[in-house]
Amino acid sequence: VGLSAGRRPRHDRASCCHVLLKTIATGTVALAYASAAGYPWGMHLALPLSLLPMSGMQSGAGGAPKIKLYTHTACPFAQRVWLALEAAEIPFDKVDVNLYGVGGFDKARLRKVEASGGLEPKGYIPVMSIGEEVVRESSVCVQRVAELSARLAGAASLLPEKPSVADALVAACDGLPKSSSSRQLDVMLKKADAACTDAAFLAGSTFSIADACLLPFLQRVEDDIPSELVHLRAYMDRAHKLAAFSRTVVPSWWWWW
Ligand SMILES: N[C@@H](CCC(=O)N[C@@H](CS)C(=O)NCC(=O)O)C(=O)O
Repeated sequence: VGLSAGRRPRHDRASCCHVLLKTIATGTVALAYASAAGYPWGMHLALPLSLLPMSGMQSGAGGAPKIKLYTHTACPFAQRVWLALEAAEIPFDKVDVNLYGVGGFDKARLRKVEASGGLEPKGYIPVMSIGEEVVRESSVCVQRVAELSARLAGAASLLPEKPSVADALVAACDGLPKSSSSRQLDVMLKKADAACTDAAFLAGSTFSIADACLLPFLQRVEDDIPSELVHLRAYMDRAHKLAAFSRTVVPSWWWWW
């Protein structure tokens, strides 16, 4: 067997082991190496490696990591992650958190999950566990879903075609003041309108992290999107036709403040 890292094929046992360990530790799928060199033995190796769970991960069916989203359907931040998982078609379990009461899966239990992942417990949602790894902060969780979507067999990739456009939109959305109207919101709406002038989605021709992060916020101010932002209004009409998004739109929701 041989392995290729970048353009240089490796055949000796020590180099192969080094590449293999690096591949597993970083969660990179060996196919990347295999396709870079185009060697048939690389392709043989790609299958078993892509089925290997990342180090420390519990895996579910088909070698995919077991994912749990600690959430509340009304929360726009949690909706981002829910939407990302739906759009990426990655199987996951939802745990509804009793945020403002005691009993059931309440904040005390959420804090235990955070602590189990080595995080300082906060008791905020969303929190996502991927095997033993625990992640929080909605845009960080969405980014993590995107990384998984790019390497899990059968998942739809959420990596944006235009990463700088996606980063700017997500940063604008993360920076919104806790208010129903603001200069920052107006700027973000204009940016989103410009982004979908010549593209079906916010950062290219496919659904990406930008759509997952912005849609829950856009949905909440949809009726106030200025009529001159025709591209954004058309985008919202298209978005409501997406099964992944419509599954996450619930009758009663919270604002982001
Ligand atoms: N910056 C956080 C904000 C998350 C957030 O504000 N979550 C709210 C629910 S929408 C929460 O858990 N609040 C708990 C509380 O108010 O005690 C993120 O992006 O994940």
